[in-house]
Amino acid sequence: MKSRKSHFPRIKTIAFEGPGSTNPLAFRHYNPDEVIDGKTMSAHLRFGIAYWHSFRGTGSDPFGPGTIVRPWEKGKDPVSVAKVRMDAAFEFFQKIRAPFWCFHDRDIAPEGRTLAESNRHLDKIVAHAKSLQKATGVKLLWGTANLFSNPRFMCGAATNPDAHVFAYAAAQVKKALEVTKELGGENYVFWGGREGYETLLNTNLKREQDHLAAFLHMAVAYAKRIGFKGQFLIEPKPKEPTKHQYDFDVASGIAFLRTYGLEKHFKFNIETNHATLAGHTFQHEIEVAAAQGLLGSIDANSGDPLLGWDTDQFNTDVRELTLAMLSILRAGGLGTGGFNFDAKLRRPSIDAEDLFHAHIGGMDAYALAFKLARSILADGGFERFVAERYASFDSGFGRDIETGKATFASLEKLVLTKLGEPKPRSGKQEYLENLLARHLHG
Ligand code: XLS
Ligand code: NI
Ligand code: NI
Repeated sequence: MKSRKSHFPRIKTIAFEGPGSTNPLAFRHYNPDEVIDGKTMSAHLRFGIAYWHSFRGTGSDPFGPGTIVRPWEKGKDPVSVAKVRMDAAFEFFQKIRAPFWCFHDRDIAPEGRTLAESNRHLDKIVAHAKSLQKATGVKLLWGTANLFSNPRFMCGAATNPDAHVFAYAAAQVKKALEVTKELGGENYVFWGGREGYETLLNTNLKREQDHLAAFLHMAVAYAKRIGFKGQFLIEPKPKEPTKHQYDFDVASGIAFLRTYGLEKHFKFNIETNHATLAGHTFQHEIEVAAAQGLLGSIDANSGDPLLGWDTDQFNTDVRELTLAMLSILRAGGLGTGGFNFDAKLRRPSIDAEDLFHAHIGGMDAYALAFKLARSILADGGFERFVAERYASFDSGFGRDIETGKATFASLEKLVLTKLGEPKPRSGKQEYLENLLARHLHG
């Protein structure tokens, strides 16, 4: 990397300066090299940078074009521009000290006139990415295919009413799996970008869901065939772009996977803003996935409580992240997953420096949440309270209920002859909220 021209000449590698630092270009909580429980913070948190937002996002919105102009976005040949853009991206990954990155096929390489041409472009860029990964040590957290931008996918990809479009999407994912494998991707994500419907007047819901399942089974078979060992992840989202998406939330995703015999092959990539769009908290979605051993990875971002769409903002809400981190740590962590910043700059944030501020804020918030969650777990107050709250199931007839020995008849007999009326016990929510506040704010 040293020999290449710098794309962020005024910004040095971000250093950890500790909580007292006032330097806006330093970490205050994320100390990538700090060893905790025999592992560096970088290895615990496995931060990833989303190529689409940070290197393809221009700030455009439905009311106007892009506002963000990057100096490397110039030149006539789109493949050459894509290579220079990628040099800039890897310089950023290194300077922000993120160990991973994530991409869609069409983010990194321009789409050609035919699928064959698109694949040729992708091959050239993937070769470049491979050499940059080698030179910098930055690894691929996950790859995915963009099956939602091109007009051919306007009515969905795997759930399109036209088998021709299904076939095209299959061919595209086949290639995306190959390149993700080539780059050593640790996971592969399926986000059903337009896998849903606008109106049931023109939709056969059952057939579309069957087709989506067939598509995912083909992906499982192909991964096996090429020896791709990465974890498959489903990323639920309730709406946007379609009015109703099939993988609405984690619970409906679990039902879908089980219905079609796919549950052994997938885990969940949970995105904060998708959780809130579904009417859940971020922590709720993590708990639902973890309860079934299906917690895979996180798309780290945030919505705006006043807006009903996917605003993809950087999350600096330490309380929300600490609660999420508690559930993640209790579940034993994310395994091959990580925290991918699926988040973008606001439209008026046009400086290259803003990209650094945004990620520093997100990384610091997660790092602080990680530390707070660890100290909350070490203190054990919540664990003791909850264990005690369910203690009646640890022995006697409670244990019989959990082990399947109790019946309606045996329990009726107990209540009539021995137990009588249950004694109400406080849930102590306010006490627990104060306990949390003490951990968060002292
Ligand atoms: C969109 C999704 C998307 C996926 C990858 O809302 O978050 O960015 O993460 O296709
Ligand atoms: Ni996402
Ligand atoms: Ni999203």
